[in-house]
Formats: sequence, structure tokens, C-alpha cells
Amino acid sequence: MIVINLTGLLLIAFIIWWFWLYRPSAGVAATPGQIIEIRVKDGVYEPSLIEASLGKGISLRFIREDAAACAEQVLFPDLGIRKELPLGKPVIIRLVPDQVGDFTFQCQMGMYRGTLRVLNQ
Ligand SMILES: [Cu+2]
Repeated sequence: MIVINLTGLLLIAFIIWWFWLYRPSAGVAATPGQIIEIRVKDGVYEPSLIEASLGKGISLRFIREDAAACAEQVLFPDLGIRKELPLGKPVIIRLVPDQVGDFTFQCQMGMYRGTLRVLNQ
């Protein structure tokens, strides 16, 4: 009984940490022509904040290292992008940001979450 309660407590602690306390690492600024590598691993995109410049094309190279089905797609819902991510096989997404703002990229269920920040610079 005690073991079960402890497991439950740990699970609750983990959920609280995951959704409210965890803060992703600092962002990466994209320079034109550069390919930014994004690792899909352990429930997070690394890096999870990408800064891009308005009107300047960027290339994002997703490398999925998480075998969980959760990670098998990456979506940019606001930009109408949806790509399959085969395990261990890099997938490059090229885009030219034409709007300033924060755009989410995520897995199908939104467990993996990242932000593409487009700045007018
Ligand atoms: Cu998911």
C-alpha cells in the first residue's frame, strides 16, 4: 500500500514538474543559410526555442531519437506544416517566415512543444 502511494506521489510530482516547473533551455538564433538541428528526445525538443528573422529562410533539421509513437510527427499548426519523423533519420523543414510572432511546433498530442519566434530584424 505504501509503495503504491509513493508511486502515486512521485507521479504527481513529475506531472507538476513537467507542466508547470520545467522551463526549456535558452533559444537559438537562426542565421540565413544555417541548418539548425533539433533533437527530439526525452519529451523535449532541444533546442525548443528558435529565433528567426522575418522574410529570411531557415532550415530546421529534426532528428528523432525517441522511439515513442508520440514523437513520430512534428506539426507547425499555424503554418500548416506536418511532417513524419522516422526514427534516427533527419528530416529537414525549410520555411520562410512571413509573419512576426511566436509559432508553436509540437507533436500530435502537444507533449513535445517548441516555439519558432519570428522577429522583425
Ligand atoms: Cu506526442
